[in-house]
Amino acid sequence: MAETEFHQTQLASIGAKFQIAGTFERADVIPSGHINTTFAATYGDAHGQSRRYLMQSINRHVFSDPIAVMRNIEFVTQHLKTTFPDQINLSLVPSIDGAFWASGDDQSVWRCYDFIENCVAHDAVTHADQAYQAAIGFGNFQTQLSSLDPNILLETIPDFHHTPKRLQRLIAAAKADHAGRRGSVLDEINAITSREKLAHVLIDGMQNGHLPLRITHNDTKINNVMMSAATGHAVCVIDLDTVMPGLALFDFGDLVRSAANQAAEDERYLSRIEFSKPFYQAIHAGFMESAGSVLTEHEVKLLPISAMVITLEVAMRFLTDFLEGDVYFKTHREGQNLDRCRAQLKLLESMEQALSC
Ligand code: GN1
Ligand code: MG
Repeated sequence: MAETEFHQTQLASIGAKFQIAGTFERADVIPSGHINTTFAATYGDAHGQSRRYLMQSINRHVFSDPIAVMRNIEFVTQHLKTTFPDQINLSLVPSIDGAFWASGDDQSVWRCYDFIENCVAHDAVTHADQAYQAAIGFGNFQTQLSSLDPNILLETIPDFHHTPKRLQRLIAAAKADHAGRRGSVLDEINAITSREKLAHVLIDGMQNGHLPLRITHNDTKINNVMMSAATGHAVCVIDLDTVMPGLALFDFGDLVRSAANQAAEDERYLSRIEFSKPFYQAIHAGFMESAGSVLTEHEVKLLPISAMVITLEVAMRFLTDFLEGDVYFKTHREGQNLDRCRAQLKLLESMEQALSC
């Protein structure tokens, strides 16, 4: 069976497990994201009207307990829906059993959302205003969850932003050298290990109680916020897989990594990668405007360095995966994880020059 035909059959059968009115018409792959497999499924009703749903198969290799992931998402989406009913919120479609997920024949775990129409997600930023809007979106998300006890949520990937442990994992992967690639990345390993001190800044602040634990998104890439196609304004934060207890600085840092630079995350021409101070200032302004009222003085002080820590951490993760044989992040070409790592390191250097004072 051709792949597209297989997808139509598979998605029609998954869709039947959710409380969706109408008849399945077709499913289209949405190729973004490095972890899950995502489709837009279109259903038609008797009046000739179509409605779309977002269906995702949760990556079981990355999320060992997908039901815990869904419990976190259910909690957060319900809170946003009931507390902020006038905004557009991510909304889960219940399964026919009344849960918020359904399993496929192959033990896959699926969820279904109402599709957020008339919006776009940018993979890279072209104007400072997009960076500003993304910061408004993630900052509002942070503020709207700030009254909740973070311990309500489960830690679905332990030590997700524990940068020193990520560094130890990289060193172990280099030592084991399963894919036989260590010899080709000595410069990158050295660039990362020489920044060990930087890796400790956020986690030390969390462990010594100087930085408060909050409910955070933890994956605040620019393409995880939907913007209105008409106005460009931030509409809704998506991809809540990693919503967990964390630091506001994880979210600010990862947004700067992905939005204060116009190049792609895997850009091979390193001369095209440059940290943009104006985009950074737009992100800072947007985050302060939307989350400044809940941030502590110490958090605000560490905003610039958080961008460097998270960029270093993501460089480590891409390099670890390259050394382990590309088993975690989806790749579409040979060496893509190494290209991603090199791009992060170039961005980090450029950040260090612009932000260190
Ligand atoms: C992954 O799913 P996606 O593509 O939004 C990853 C993030 C990384 C990001 C790097 C669960 O996010 O942590 O920062 O790739 N998600 C997970 O692009 O590991
Ligand atoms: Mg994700």
